[in-house]
Amino acid sequence: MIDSREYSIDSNLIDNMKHIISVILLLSTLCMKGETGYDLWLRYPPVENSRLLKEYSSKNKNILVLGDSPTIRVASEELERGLEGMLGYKPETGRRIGKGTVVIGRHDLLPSGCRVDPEGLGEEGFLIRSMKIEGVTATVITALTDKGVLYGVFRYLRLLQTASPLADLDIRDTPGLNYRVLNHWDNLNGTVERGYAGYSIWNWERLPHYKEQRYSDYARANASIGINGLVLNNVNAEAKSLRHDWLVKASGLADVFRPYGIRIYLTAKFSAPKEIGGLPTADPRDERVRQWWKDKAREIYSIIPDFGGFLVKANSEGQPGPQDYGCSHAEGANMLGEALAPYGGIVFWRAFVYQNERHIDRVVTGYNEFKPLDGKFRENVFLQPKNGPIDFQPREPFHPLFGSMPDTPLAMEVQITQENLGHAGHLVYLATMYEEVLKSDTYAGGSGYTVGRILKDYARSHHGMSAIAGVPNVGTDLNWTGHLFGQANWYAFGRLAWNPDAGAEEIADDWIRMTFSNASGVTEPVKEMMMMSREAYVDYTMPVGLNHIMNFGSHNGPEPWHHDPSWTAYDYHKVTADSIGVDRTPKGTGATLQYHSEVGERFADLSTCPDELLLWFHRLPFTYRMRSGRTLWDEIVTRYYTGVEKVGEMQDMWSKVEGLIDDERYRHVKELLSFQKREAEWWRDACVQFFGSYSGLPLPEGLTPPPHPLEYYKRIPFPYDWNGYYD
Ligand code: GCW
Repeated sequence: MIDSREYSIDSNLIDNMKHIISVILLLSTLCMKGETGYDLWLRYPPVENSRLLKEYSSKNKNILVLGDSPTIRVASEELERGLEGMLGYKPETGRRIGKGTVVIGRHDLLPSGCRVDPEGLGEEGFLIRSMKIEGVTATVITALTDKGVLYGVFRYLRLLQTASPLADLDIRDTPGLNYRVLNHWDNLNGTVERGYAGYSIWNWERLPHYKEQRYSDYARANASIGINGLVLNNVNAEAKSLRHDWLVKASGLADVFRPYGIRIYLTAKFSAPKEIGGLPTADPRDERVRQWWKDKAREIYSIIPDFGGFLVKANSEGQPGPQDYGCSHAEGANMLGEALAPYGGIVFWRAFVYQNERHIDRVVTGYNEFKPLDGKFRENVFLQPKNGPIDFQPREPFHPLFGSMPDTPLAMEVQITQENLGHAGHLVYLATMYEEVLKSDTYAGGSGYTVGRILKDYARSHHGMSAIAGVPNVGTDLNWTGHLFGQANWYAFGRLAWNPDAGAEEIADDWIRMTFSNASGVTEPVKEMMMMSREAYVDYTMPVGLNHIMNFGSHNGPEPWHHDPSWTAYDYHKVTADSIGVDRTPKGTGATLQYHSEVGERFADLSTCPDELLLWFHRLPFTYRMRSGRTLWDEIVTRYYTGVEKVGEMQDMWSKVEGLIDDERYRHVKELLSFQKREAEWWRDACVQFFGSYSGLPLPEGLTPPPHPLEYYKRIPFPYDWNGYYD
């Protein structure tokens, strides 16, 4: 029999304990300070694991800083800031090496007894090594240059941020690509083309004199992931950015970024000699025009001595260019290259060219334009195609120029801003997309010639000219990127630029640890959510190789019915009552012929073309039988539905971190995920109704039909767009 007194005592005890536990949980949640996200992945919160804290404290007692350049100063400040935040004390800055000293400085300044082999580190590589020096164990972070030291410091801090051991360190790292550049699409009036996180972070009114704190924080964040160049303004350029007064303003930013190893670049509007130079022409064959650019380059370098160079969009979407004068892209690019050459400047000439009139297949235009120009560019000119041949769609095959231009160094341009991937409202981890293109095999020299390898190899064949560019997603929003997870895309871009062979998953893991927590209760669900997010987006918007069916202006929301005299969504999906997709095989537009045969034939052959790109390369009847056994129609519809379901799964995964991270960031993401779910349903329902109005086929069994007729979806207004593309 149960003694009732004992029972009641036990139950009180349990109640009391429950109470105590809930108070502890509440207190710990309250202690978890709300965060805005401004600190990005450089938060440096206290190390909670006592074993690690002990280890880290014993290895970071004091710092020995060698050298005294602005770069070394920012490196040592960062180290102090990071260690103080994570270890709870400010390590002393000493003059000697003792037990637990961290030595930072250039290789040639290291004390004797501290010999390392710097061979092959180049301009930007670094070494981090645990060493016995004068009988004590210290950690040495060194490089051939101060910039290398700075990168080494950030890498060292990352070890602590990600709860990695510090014993027996022996890390040697160099970047895979030499030019790792962000291409801001910021307009001089403060708006940002295709930016969704507020306005431009450049405050031109107050430049050059007033330098906002935000600039140095931006520099720190970029240096921490190895970014070494920033193009300040939009490729849809304004000539005035090259006017003297604007150059002086830009020099204020160059001063902020210089210590962080970041050069600044500007876009160059091809018509500038006319618009601001008073010349009657911008013809590259005209001696006055050539001289104008040379004089302009001299002027720029007198104001910004380490100016990086120009980024140019020419003869594309209405921008002026050399073709206005009957000259080729190479002639235009070379004129600018010649002007910059005496100062070591670089030209990034974009290969994103198509005019606004309709043509047979936009996919083939870039290759057709530039392939014949291979080898015709000056040695300081990069040609810069986008990752795919259309325009930053959720999924594209790699651009056929990669692997086809052995004699012209190519820089690949990707978007970090989510122009066609849900703007700043959808959680889409883009690193899986970057990885997909970098690891695509071009077969340029047989198997294994991936896009990443092609990009890297230019450094050897073209005196160090290897590059990647990303169109950033930052703006004046307090958390920089609008959606907190937009930060992951910026971070991942930098990491892949540094090492194009890195994996999206390991990068996500680091980012989560640095941004949220090292607890596996956080890292595991968040990583899973990130890794599935891009495929979910593809599924609920443009599955099975569909593309460019988003709203015509804002590029957000479904508009597969769009009809316009210049461009229509029909050009991209070509839906009719019985078929859908574009035939880009040799029987169609021939786009597959632009790839090396191993690749092109795989795409052209239905039995080998990946499902993910099926309707990109093929036009097929809705009754076509897929590998899954479903008909094409059923496959399309099923993907739309599973895409939405995946967002539901992402919501579940995110709910697991409630209470394990601060409430402020938790709620921000939770609310955006609900928003994303609603938009995913909108996409699904609108597209299923639209394509169904052609196919006339029923939904696969078990799926609930969209609640409204097609007309209802056609009337839904598209969301307000910052850029004024839709309001
Ligand atoms: O995708 C298009 C965008 C334009 C952009 C252009 C480009 C800068 O819609 O906004 O203009 O690409 O990359 O040049």
